[in-house]
Amino acid sequence: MSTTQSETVLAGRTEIANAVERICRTTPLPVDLHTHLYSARFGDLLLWGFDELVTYHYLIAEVCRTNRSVSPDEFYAMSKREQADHVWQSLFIDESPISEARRGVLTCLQAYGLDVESRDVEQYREFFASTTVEEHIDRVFELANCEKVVMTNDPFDDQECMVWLAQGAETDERFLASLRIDPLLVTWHDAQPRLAEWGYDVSVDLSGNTLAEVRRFLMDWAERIDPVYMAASLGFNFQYPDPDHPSTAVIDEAIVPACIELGIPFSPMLGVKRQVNPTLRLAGDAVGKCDIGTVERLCQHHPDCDFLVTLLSRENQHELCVAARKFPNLLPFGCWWFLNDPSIIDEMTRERVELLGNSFVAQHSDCRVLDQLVYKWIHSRESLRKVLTDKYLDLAATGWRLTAEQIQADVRGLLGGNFLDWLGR
Ligand code: RAT
Ligand code: ZN
Repeated sequence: MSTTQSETVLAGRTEIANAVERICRTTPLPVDLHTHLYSARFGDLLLWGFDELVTYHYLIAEVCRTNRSVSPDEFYAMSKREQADHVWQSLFIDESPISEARRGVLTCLQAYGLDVESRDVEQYREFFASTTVEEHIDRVFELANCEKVVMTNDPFDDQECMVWLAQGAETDERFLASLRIDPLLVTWHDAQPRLAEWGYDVSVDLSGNTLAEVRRFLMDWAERIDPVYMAASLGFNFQYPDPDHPSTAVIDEAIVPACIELGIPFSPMLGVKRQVNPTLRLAGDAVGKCDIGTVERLCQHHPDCDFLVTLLSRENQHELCVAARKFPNLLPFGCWWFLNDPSIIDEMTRERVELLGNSFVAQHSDCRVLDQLVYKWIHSRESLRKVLTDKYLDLAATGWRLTAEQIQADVRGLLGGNFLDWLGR
């Protein structure tokens, strides 16, 4: 039923459900808030292709428990291609690829029009070998219906630094930068000598000019890369404030003032339990429940700074929603890492809609491999569809008039538009 030319009123359960489905599937993703992707100019820092897809660290954790005949050390000693063959055989052929990370690989192959039924790995490899990285970036962004992604840019990574120093700001508009600064907060003892080596007047005990100099370091990098936020992944036991730890002064006197001056949020990502099994390397981190008081106190002590927060533990999600109700400078985002599974996305998204309405960002992909942008968003859009269908049907049952245009605006916000609006971009 159409009322005006610009408004499509939806009536009846089927019409509403169909409209929500179409809107969730077709609304362009304004921005994927957190990825580990890079633009083409970063060369081999951008991972893509079949072998990278099946050796994703989520799958390495699965293969090491499914096929115990190969130890983690033996696995890591293999070439990338051997690792991929081993994962494919163990996780896709020897048993059904029913886990979320495995299903994701198949969703990608299917989206590329490859024959999933054939299980023909060489055909899959040929597909990637016959394309260029530039073509493939275009293809992936189109299939994911994605406009922009935020990279994770680490000034402490020498390979990445060389690109920024030699080539300056990013020129591919699809790739936004974020300034990732874990070492300043987690391993200050290691970060301090590096800052000193780069010409900043910093001492390990934070005396003298140190905090002003850390701030200068942040401002220099912000000028270089134009980040949309600063971020750090912090342990489940991270505390703020913690007078005995350098991180509190670094946040209060360097990170927060720099973010305020730049007009960008700070994004603490809390809940990692690092290296519970070091033999698994990148796949060896786990999860712990963090103290929500840390998030509350950050927001309370710094009302002029915006905080973009994702927490890794399922047990923290409800209290994060409650905290966001208290602090307008807190924007929850995404279902991070071990939470990026349909059953948990469903639960978290319902909880967030019920407590926060539309004022959060439902998902980010955390892609490490370009191709994952395709599957993670196909799967997440479907999860969002299920939740929103129920929510809009409940709304319609009150007699509220629903329009396709309003639902589309809501979905755009939940897919990342809320962050851009928050930033004023
Ligand atoms: O999700 C992941 O791939 C993790 O390994 C981490 O990258 C995490 O998301 C992070 O950004 O630290
Ligand atoms: Zn990440």
